[in-house]
Amino acid sequence: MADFEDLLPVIADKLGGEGLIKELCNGFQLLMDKDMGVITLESLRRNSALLGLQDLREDELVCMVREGDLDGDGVLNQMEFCVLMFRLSPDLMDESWYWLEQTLQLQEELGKRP
Ligand SMILES: [Ca+2]
Repeated sequence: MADFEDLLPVIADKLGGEGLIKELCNGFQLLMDKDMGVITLESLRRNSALLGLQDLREDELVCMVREGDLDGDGVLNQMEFCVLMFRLSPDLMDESWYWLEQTLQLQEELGKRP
């Protein structure tokens, strides 16, 4: 799984941390099988290029689904996908929490204004 670890910071750099969590959800939408509403190995293979992941090998895709599948049904739902993305990049998780906090604080401050 080591190959994935550098991936999210790259995406985060492109997006800015602020949009990252939203983008994770968007990423799920892009990668999922539209009919099933979950990410399957097939949908991952078909759609990974949309996220710039076209360089991932077949065994890496298989590994990704296997690692992320928490309930053992062989596919990734949205929660499993987000958990997987965060697990793959602990550093990013810290950063995302930072951004999340910043965003929440900002909203709070804006809310206080008359
Ligand atoms: Ca699952």
